[in-house]
Amino acid sequence: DYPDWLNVGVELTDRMVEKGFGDHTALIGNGRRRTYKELADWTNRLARALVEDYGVRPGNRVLIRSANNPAMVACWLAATKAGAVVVNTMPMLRAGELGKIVDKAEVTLALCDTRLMDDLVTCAKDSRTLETVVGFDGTASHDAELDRAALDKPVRFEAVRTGRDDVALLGFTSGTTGQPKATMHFHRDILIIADGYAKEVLKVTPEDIFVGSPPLAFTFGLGGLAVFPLRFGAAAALLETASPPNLIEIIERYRATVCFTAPTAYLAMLRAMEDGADLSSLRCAVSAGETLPGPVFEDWMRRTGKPLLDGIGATEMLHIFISNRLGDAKPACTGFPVTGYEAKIVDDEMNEVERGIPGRLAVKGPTGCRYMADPRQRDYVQDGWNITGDTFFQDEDGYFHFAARSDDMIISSGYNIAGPEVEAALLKHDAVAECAVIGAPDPDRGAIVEAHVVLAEGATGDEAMVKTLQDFVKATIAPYKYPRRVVFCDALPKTQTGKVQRFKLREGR
Ligand code: 3SK
Repeated sequence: DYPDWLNVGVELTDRMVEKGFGDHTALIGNGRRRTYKELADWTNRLARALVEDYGVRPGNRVLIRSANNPAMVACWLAATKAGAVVVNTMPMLRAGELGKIVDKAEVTLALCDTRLMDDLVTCAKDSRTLETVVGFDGTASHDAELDRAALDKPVRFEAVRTGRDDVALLGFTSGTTGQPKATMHFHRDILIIADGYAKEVLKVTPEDIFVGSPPLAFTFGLGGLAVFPLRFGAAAALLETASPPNLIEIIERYRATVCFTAPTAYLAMLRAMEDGADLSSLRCAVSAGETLPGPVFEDWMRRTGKPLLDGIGATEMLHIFISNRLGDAKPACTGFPVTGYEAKIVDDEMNEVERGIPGRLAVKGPTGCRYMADPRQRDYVQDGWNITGDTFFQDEDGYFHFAARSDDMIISSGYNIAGPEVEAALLKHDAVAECAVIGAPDPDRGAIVEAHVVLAEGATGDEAMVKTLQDFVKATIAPYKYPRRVVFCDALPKTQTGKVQRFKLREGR
């Protein structure tokens, strides 16, 4: 039930002031706290500068390039108020990758943290559309071109009357296969993820303080570190240093109540956690981006006693659509659909499979999936169902369980082996810091299980270790699933959002 005219930038700032949150802290970062009133004023000044000085018109595509900091959120909200369609990008992207996004989205204006200008300026030189790159100060000393343009503007701004179904955000995803797609999200979608997942599952209150590591340019981070807190009058600490193992100290320092990060970060936090660590402020921790291995969930629960909610989301659907619930979270289980979403497990002909049988996860919901000008829409969306590329099964009680990315199911001598199950077994061994399991072609078995292992400090990658790990897996799960080959490596290939690119391991063989 959203009004026809809806601007999400206004809803998350001025509307919150109207609702009485003006004096509440909205954003923490760069050594200071900003209230909702200050954020509303800041974004109104910026929006004025965008319209009056940089000629932004409704529907213009505006790219933002920054690490997580309050200025990035302010730029996003300001551009949204000005009616632009925003493309948030990761600070790690290089000119070539930015160029693909700029071309696809037909970006005309880019707002960039001055510390990250080089690659964007290089990309602009080759672009047909990108006319202007404006710097802002990500350290919020307000000493860059955009900050100066905004400084003397009046704090009132008549935001563009966007429709609730106007596109507000283009979320880019390369998935784990490396082929970028742009997904379109409406103004209302951005409120739906808050009024659905954040309200129903996380039960956010104005007292909450959010911290976490996912980039704001990844919709997991945008939801968890901007939309969810701002929708409910809560606060977000946006710190460029927020990565594991710093997250423990950050939770302690800010008395954070909600933490958003990925499973590997929870594992790293557990490994770094000292006995006196004080996580008492934490109400819940959210894990997404990859499946949460059962042992990490169990270890977290044992050591912290704080709920750790695994969820599956997608840029295509904007945020998490299946999740565990507070008081109802189990190891190696993703829970059930968030209100407003339907999910089912289907075979190749889109027939629903029986409970317990693994199949393709299909999801339907109000926030997607809409690819922009992409023929792959036909492959990934059938009868309104988004085929996620994940293999799941539903247990007797209807809970959803992740088996593997569909590409990561290994068929070896006729056995179906889910790579992530073998990974979870390996991770229980103290010598294993990180691992990824793939199927490697084999003349006798069709495929064999091959584990790529990053060892923990002090462990040695020799033949004895291979045998130790193989025996360990055989003793932990059904022996036929053990990795017949173990490859030791220094690091695993990952996407900018931290997902392991198993396809690269397969290609590199
Ligand atoms: O891609 C994901 O894994 C994801 C998870 C949670 C929320 C949003 C996204 C994009």
